[in-house]
Amino acid sequence: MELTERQVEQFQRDGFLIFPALFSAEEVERLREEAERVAGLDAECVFREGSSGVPKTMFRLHAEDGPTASPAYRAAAHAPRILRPAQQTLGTDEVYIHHCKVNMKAAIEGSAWPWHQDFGTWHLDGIEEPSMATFLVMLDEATEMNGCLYFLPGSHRDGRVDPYFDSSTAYSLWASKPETMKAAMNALPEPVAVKGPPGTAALFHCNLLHASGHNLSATDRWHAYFCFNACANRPRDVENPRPDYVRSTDWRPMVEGADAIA
Ligand SMILES: O=C(O)CCC(=O)C(=O)O
Repeated sequence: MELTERQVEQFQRDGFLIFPALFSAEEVERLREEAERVAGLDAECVFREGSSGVPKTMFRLHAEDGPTASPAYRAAAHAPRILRPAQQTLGTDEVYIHHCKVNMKAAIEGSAWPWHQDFGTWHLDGIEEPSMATFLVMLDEATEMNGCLYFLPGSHRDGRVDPYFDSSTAYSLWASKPETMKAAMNALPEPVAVKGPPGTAALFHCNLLHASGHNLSATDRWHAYFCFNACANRPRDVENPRPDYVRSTDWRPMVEGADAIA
């Protein structure tokens, strides 16, 4: 899939694009089955939350090997409808995946992700330039009630703002400070709720401010994420690098695959 010039401009202006029905019901079903399998594993890169230990986030599904590797996620990552727009928005054909994950916000128990920029953390991984973008694929209908994502349009244009380390959730992350958020929200258009049926996708810039709330509904909200970086922007060496499942060291340029998720 090739983005139009208008879509590329829209990405540069707003920091995101939404793609209704990018994946079919059958493809989503396959990705869901695989997510369910991986969620049952006892692996270092499967994180859980709540008193019942429901899965929160799990990594490395796109990998070639390892317990969480899934051919369906690998195919999705290399599918032209995902890879090509990522290449276009990063302005290069040589891209790789910094990490791939499924965030499984379980009914009632699945908790919030505070406002943050992904590049808040990725810069600390040793990555210099915000030449990074993420594809989100909805594996369930995402609603405001079940904790859909919110994007703050245009917020990526102000660049990375120093984050603070938020360890209040089951998966700690570098989040945006309240004063940063209040200033950005007062200056920019209203946040956009990223809602849609399963198979809806979104591509967003690594400096775009985004967040999601607690799942207050009786149904799960699962999202798959493929985070792309330009190969030329691979991380420099840092002290105590994060594990490979979040900070990939496979910097080989990806090669487009078939457009089928089997
Ligand atoms: O899945 C979500 O609700 C938010 C995920 C997110 O923002 C992240 O993993 O960086």
